[in-house]
Amino acid sequence: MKTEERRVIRLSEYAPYPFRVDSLALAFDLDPAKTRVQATLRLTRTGTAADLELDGEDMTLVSVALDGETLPADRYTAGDGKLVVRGVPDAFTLDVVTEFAPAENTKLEGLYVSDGMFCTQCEAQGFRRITYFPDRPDVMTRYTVTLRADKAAYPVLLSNGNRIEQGDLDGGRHFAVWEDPFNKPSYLFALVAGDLERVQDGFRTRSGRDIELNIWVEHGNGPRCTFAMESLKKAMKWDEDVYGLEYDLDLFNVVAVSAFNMGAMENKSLNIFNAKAILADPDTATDAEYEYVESVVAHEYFHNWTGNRITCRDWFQLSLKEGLTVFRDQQFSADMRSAPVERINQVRSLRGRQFPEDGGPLAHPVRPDSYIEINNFYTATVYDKGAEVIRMMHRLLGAEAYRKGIDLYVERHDGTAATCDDFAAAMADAGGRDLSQFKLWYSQAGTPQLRVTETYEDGVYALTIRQHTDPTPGQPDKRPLHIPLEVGFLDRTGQPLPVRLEGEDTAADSRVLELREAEQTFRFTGLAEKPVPSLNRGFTAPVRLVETPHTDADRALLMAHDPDTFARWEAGQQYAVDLLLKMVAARAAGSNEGPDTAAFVEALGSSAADESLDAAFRAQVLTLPSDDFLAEQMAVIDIDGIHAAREALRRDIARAHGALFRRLRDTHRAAAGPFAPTAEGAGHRALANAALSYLGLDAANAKLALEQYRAADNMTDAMAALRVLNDLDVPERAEALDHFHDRFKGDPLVLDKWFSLQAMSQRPDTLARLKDLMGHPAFSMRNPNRVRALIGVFANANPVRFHAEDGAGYAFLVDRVLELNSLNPQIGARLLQPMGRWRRMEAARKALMTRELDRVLATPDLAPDVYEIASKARAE
Ligand code: B3K
Ligand code: ZN
Repeated sequence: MKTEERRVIRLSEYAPYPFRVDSLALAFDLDPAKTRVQATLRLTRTGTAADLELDGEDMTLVSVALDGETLPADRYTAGDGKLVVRGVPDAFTLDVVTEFAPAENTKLEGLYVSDGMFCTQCEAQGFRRITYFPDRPDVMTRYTVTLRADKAAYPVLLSNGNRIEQGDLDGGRHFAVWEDPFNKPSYLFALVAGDLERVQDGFRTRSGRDIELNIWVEHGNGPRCTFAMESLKKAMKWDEDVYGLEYDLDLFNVVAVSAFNMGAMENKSLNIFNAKAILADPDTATDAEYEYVESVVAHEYFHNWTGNRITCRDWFQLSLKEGLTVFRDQQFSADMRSAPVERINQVRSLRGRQFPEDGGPLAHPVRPDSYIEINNFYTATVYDKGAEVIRMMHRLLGAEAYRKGIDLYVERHDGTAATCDDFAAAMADAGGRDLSQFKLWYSQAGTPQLRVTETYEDGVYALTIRQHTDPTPGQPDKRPLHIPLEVGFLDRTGQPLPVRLEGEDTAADSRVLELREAEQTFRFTGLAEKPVPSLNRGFTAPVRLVETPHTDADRALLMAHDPDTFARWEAGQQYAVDLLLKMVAARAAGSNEGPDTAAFVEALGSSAADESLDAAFRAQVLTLPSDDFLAEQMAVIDIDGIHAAREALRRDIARAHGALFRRLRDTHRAAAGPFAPTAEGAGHRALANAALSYLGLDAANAKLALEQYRAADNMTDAMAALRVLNDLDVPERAEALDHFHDRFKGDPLVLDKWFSLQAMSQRPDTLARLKDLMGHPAFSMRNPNRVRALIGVFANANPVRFHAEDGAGYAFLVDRVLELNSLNPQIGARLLQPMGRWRRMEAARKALMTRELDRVLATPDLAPDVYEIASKARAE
């Protein structure tokens, strides 16, 4: 099929639904092979439509009754994703009975079975796989849900809101009735039925209400929920303290499931989580995973206000809830942990995932204006760039006015479905600021590039800043954005200099410049010498500084002295990028004369050795920019060259600082002490393990890594040791990996790490090994965590092997995508994304990659998810 034949949904075509749903009663007879759902909708006409149209997919329609009368077949049509009931009255009741088999639902959308339990995933459009309904977020109603199931197999029956009734039925079955007092859109509906262990706790709100908190997991996993429960309570308290938002029901349930398409889902009062985002204990979770659990638990909880109480009018507004909620979870993590280190991690991920998306064929605005499959738009752009947009507003308004803006937003829109414009209007009104140009960040795709030049004459220092955004698909011409850019000045000895704009009386240590034009000059006075500028401190704007006046010496100075911790890290990264790109160019030219790395290596060592700095920060300094980020800077990506240069620089660093790294590893391992999942302990482990990763470049240190693996009292240290061994050709590698497998073969989440390690390995036999691993008894294409662990990691975190010259990596990936096309197209479409990078590859890889994309497009019966990504990725 061609694009034109696929249904493209457009923002410009938004129209309100012509009926109001006054209430919805759902009754489920749960059975894995044949579940029956009776839906009773009370409807009132609010528009002019004569017919009623409801969404529905992949179900058997058993019956339709209007005001109690079963409708004859000529009054309605069911097919093509819709049920149309002709000539309905102004107000009426509709009863719809549907049937389907949850056990056969491999898409994991709607109602499905995971490890013997029933669960649901309705965002974005899964509810239409349960019953016929206006499955769009602006149709909100009150739900009453009756669940009936076998009591022995499914003793726990949960849905949204409060349980108002329960009891036994004939034939060993039982029932529960749940009522949600809040209006909600269908995507927030959820049910769970299973045999689960409950971890119970409570939270007293600031107004003195006691909330019952439950986390439900597979039997035996209770002890692994302690950290998630603590995180939930911290998040509840934080949202009261910082946003003034209190939980609104008496009960909050969280359920962990093993087969889940993403991290977690914020269903009203019944959050459903991928087990990976809940379970954590020292033996099985790394520090990064603990932090992930903390932030996902908080994120889903925060959605209760930003997403559920105020939801999205249509799916184009997805960032209204996601960008805002990501920003909120980032603020939360910054308050729980080290703020600069959190910011560094966010920027790394923005550069690693969002910038490539924004610069490639799948680029789209934070508020997209069209889609074929909405599931393809749960992207780094909507989430992470969306969060940057909120962060910039926070910056432009200041914390106080931002909070007033939030209050106003809640006051205006609570209980309704809103738009990104509504949010910006509340911010503009509360802050007394004109955000009309700023709002271009919502509609214009692409990462702005800034070019900064300087002059210094007669005591006046001037910065000229040009902004430019490259064309993106469908947007050939870009306008200048309103960009907040924080700058500060240092003198040659590293002391701060005052920042005073010409014509102003006040000087400050730093200043947020507001760019609005394609080119602007800012003049500063009161400087007795030309300062070294520190630009985009704290990463105030998600832009690329493609030209700055910095010399290597300036970068070394900023690394050592910038009072903004983030900017110190950033100076080191920019310095490394410059050097690495020169190394790649030298290698490509066949020259043995690369740039001189000594000064950089020296500066890096000084930061790493500086005991006055946070250990977690020093670990970040030691981590060079990723292969992907370097690739972003090249017109034609030199996969092998980048990798070789990065490895060579790592070796230079390791050679120069061997003694330092041995000392850092020993002292910070000791400083970490017995394992506790604290930010401080994690910082010590991160620094010790960063040092180990340099030591491990020398195969002679394989023994050291193996010792660490054996002695580790926690998964962080064990994994750090395994990562070192993983790339080495030493007997210790197999010894450790086999031991790991035997120890954890009964634990699916840990086994995923074992799969991932092998998918990440730089060894030449990696792809062959992956093909073997697909036959491993624990591997299944039906479990998204396993698919991501093996195939996702290979395609996204192993550039050298994935982009192997013979194209075998591409063919392997596309074979898996085609399998997933029918099994779970949402996951298949995700996996396909790295193939969009072909444009910037050299001719041979270009040909191999486009051939594979053509193979996808030539496949009959492509799911819309896969079709949309393949066709956009392939477009010339
Ligand atoms: N809102 C969900 C994501 C749903 C994805 C649907 N394909 C999780 C979150 O962002 O909190
Ligand atoms: Zn979210």
